[in-house]
Amino acid sequence: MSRALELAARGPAHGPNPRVGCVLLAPAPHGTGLPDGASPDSLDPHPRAVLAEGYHQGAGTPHAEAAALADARARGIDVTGATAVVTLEPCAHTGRTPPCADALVAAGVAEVVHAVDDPNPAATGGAHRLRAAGVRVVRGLRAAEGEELLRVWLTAVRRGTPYVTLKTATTLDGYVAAQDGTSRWITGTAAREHAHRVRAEVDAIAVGTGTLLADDPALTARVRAHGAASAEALAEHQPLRVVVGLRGIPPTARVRGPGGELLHVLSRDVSQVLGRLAEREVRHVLVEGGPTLATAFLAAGAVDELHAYVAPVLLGGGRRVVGGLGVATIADAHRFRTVEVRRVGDDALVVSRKSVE
Ligand code: AOF
Ligand code: ZN
Repeated sequence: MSRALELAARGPAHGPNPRVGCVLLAPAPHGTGLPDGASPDSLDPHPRAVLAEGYHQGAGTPHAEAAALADARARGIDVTGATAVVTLEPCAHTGRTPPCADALVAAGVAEVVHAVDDPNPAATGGAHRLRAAGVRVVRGLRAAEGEELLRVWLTAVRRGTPYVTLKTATTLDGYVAAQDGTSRWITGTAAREHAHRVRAEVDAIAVGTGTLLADDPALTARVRAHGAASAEALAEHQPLRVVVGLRGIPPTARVRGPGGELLHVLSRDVSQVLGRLAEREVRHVLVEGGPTLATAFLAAGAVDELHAYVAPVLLGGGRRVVGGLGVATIADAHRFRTVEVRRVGDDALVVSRKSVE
């Protein structure tokens, strides 16, 4: 399963599909004799040869199981009686590709061990279908690691709305702009480069019309061009550009330039915005501001993760990062759980997640 998790992580972080890895192991020399539904703790402790492996490279390409079976076929390896170790329960549906449960049965696999059950209502039922065909199924092996790897996708699919990451870039005293509205640049180059790498891993970036009109952001994921110190190039994956609000987008706005598709959501209602994104199979949206949109998402309890870039800069006044959240007393404070603190150039990045589900 360690190897399967490693393989899974090679898949793209963005896109509608999960990152999944699969390893096919040689049959146990004398059979594991594991009862169907056995606990992961009772797995055969003897090392077994890896016959083949595969991982999912994104929507429309073969699933991890299909990739591993293809790998075995390409190398002329017989997988009869093999054990398939997969990070996610094999699917039972015909989506963009055929059902993996059937492919594993057809190939003669005797046993399937998976980390996480598939919550996707369209695809679920693989374990049941495998058992019906006489394949032993063991679920929940290294489930915590599987859950962590698939955190964004699982949250989005279980809930039916995208995982929301709110990005802020502030001074130490919590301002995003000075009194006169100037804001370039509070955080440094390293923090901005980091933020661009995050953009390249999400499905959508959202800003309000206020920020669009004030800052004219391009909302693209950019990387430093090869060999050039200052030149920038568009990253391979460009997230959907989402503008939220009732005001129009000027014809000359940079957001209309080269980059991801542009979606204007003519509403300030957070659940409507998330609904529109869910329809487009967006699993991860990065909310980049400004204060009005950030406040709306926080007030709605819709923020799953915070990326707070904090610069060692003080303004003593100006535009606050968020407005009123209706918090009158400390017991009502919005609290998050910090999972990472990192130095990025001269700035700090604090990554926190929602503390209660
Ligand atoms: C993947 N890769 O390796 C596995 C998946 O419509 P499709 O064919 O793209 O199927 C996507 C669903 O299949 C996905 O949401 C998940 O429930 C299931 N398993 N998906 O993209 C894989 N094993
Ligand atoms: Zn599948």
